[in-house]
Amino acid sequence: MLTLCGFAASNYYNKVKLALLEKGVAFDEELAWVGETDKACSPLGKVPYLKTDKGALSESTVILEYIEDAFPARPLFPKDPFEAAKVRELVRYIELHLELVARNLYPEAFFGGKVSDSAKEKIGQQLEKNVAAFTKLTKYSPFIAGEQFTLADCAAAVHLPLVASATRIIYGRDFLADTPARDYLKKLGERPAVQKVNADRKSNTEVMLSRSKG
Ligand SMILES: N[C@@H](CCC(=O)N[C@@H](CS)C(=O)NCC(=O)O)C(=O)O
Repeated sequence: MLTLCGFAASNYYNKVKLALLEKGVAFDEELAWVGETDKACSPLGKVPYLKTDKGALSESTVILEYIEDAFPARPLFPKDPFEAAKVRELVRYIELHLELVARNLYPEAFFGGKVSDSAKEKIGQQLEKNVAAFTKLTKYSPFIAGEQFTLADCAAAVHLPLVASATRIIYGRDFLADTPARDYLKKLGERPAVQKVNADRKSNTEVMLSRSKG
C-alpha cells in the first residue's frame, strides 16, 4: 500500500496525488505539515514523500517516475521513447524554469511578505524569457504534450495556475495570458481527478492559513 505524505495545499504534493488518481492506483494520505515531516522519509523535510512497502521516497518527480514504473497500467508516458522524453522535458521546464523562478515571488504574492523591487525586476525578466521558451515546447492538442494525458499535464495542472496568479499579483499581468494555458487549464479542470485535487487543496489551504494566523 502507498501512503502519500504532506498537505493538499502543496502543489508538489498535488502533482503526485493527481497522477495516482488518474492512474487509479490506491493510496492513503497522511497529513504532514512543513516542520512536522518524518526526516527519515524526506531528509530535507520537504513534502511530498511517499511511503511504500519497500521504504520511503522523496522528491515529487522521482516519486512520479516510481509510480509509473511500479504501476504500468494507465500509463502517463507515451510508449515511444522520444515522445516520453519530450514529456520529461516539459515537466523539467515547468518545475525548474517556471515554478522555481516564480516561487521567489510567493512570499509577497501569497504570504504577506515583501520581495525587493530589484529582485522583482530580475525574476520578471527571467520568467518572461522562460515562459517564451516553455511555450515553444507546448502543444495543447488537447494536452500539453499532445494527444495523450501525461505526467506533463499533472505538472502543468498544479504549477501553471501559481505562475499565472503570482505574476498577475506582482506585475499586474499574467505572464501566461498570451498562451493557451488558461483555456487548457479550464478544460483540465473538468477531469474528476483534477476536481478532487482542487477541492482538497481549497479546504487544506484554509486550514494552513488559519494555522499560520493562530
Ligand atoms: N523538489 C521538491 C520540492 C518540494 C517542496 O519544495 N515542497 C514544499 C511544499 S510546497 C516544501 O516542502 N517546503 C518546505 C521546505 O522546502 O523546507 C519536490 O519536487 O518534491
